[in-house]
Amino acid sequence: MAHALIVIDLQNDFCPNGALAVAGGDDIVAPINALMGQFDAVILTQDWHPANHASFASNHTNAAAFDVTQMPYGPQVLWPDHCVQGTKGADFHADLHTDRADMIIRKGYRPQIDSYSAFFENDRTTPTGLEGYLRTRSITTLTLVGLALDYCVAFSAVDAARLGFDVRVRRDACRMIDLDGSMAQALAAMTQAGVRLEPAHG
Ligand code: VGL
Ligand code: ZN
Repeated sequence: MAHALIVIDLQNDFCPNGALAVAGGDDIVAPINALMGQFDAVILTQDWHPANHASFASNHTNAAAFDVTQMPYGPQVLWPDHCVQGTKGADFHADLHTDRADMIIRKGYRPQIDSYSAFFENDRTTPTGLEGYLRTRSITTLTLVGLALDYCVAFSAVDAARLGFDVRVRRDACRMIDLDGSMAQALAAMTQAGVRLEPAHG
């Protein structure tokens, strides 16, 4: 019975001055570093898109960033180009203690499908392989932190709970994008899936 810390997408493009900046994204780096020593395993996720990724508004005609489009797998927000493989924006925040990570899992590398969740791509069925990694290491409990609370953190938390993991989200160590009710929807989905939000009130 091991407990892992999963740090979601703490990358330059989601921090202030990044291509898809999340307000206060860099405020959580030091608190997350401080948490790492309390867990049996530390896992980092890395959003890792090719330049021709279908989630980028720039790859669609007559589309603007934050529009919603219909993909074969359902609705998809179109984002500004971000976390392009091999760019500075895709690197982890320079102060994040990446040396402490046992495992780094990349996602969103297939041109035609986005992957918010660390477990399944946005068709909700193509696995990333993280579940197998956790199970073979006897990890049963997960604490999630990182960016963004209303997208990649929430999708990862819901999928993990559905897979039967005991899932907690430290929302003081997360920051949100906050598009049109995205936070309310994410909180409802996490609560319904049985994710424990910590601190309970906040
Ligand atoms: C994310 C939008 C697009 C995230 C990633 O990490 O929450 N959001 N790609
Ligand atoms: Zn992305």
